[in-house]
Amino acid sequence: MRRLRELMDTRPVVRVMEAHNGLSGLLVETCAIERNGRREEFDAMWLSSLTDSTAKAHPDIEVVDRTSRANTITEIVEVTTKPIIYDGDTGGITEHFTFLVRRLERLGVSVVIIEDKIGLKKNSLFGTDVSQTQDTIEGFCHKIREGKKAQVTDDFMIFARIESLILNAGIPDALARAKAYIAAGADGIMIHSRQKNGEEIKAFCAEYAKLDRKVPLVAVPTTYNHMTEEELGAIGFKIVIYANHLLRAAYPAMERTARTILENHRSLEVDKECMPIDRILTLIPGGK
Ligand code: SPV
Ligand code: MG
Repeated sequence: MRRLRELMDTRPVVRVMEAHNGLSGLLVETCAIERNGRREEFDAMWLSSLTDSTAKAHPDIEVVDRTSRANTITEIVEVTTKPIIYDGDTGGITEHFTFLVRRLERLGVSVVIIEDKIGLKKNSLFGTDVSQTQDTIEGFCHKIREGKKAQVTDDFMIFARIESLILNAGIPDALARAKAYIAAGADGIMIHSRQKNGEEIKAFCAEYAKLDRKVPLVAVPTTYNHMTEEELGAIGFKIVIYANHLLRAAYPAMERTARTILENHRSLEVDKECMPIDRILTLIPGGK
């Protein structure tokens, strides 16, 4: 749990990849490359509501219940060691959020990020194409305060996710919320945007930098994906989350394979696309 704080203190940018089951968690745990004599790997895992729900063929509307999402965490922590950042959606109503905090602490999660929306939550990347309602500043501050009171360890963190840019409420609203959420005890701020060119996020960061009281900033560069970790770090981000990429990569590969077998009435043609049987048998340690 504490490792994430250490990484935030020592890394210029903490690099986080989504995981939605034990196998994807194991990949985030072990995947590494060597570049200029240096090892590069992911620092932590994002337990995305989008990929956890999609992997269960459910929409990302908080319909996958907490016990089921907790089972995903358990599945992952049994085979990994890296810190977990949990996508807590809206956190639910405040009275329920306090129980979620305790459960996540017990499971060894480092951070829960909750977003400032109420009612039926839809995925943020829909933006204003669907109806979504932002919580009041007072309402969300109350949730943060109660969550902070509920935690039993000093290591657990609650980050507040601001949806103002997603909902076209503007940068001044986002900043007012950042100030209020920090005052209410948020340990970090996630500012979300679905704009492609990244200008909105840069403008927010320039204003955020002027605040007297700041906490670490989190980016989810799914749409403004031309920006590198270095560029995001330079404008003030401490954590960069690749929120959905492993599942988005896996599904088209599975679909291609299924279609090719349907077309050929055999699997010979897909063999070169699939990992060798030897490899899948030994991919998970302890099977032999
Ligand atoms: C998720 O990964 O579930 C997120 C990030 O909440 S986003 O899908 O961009 O809203
Ligand atoms: Mg989510």
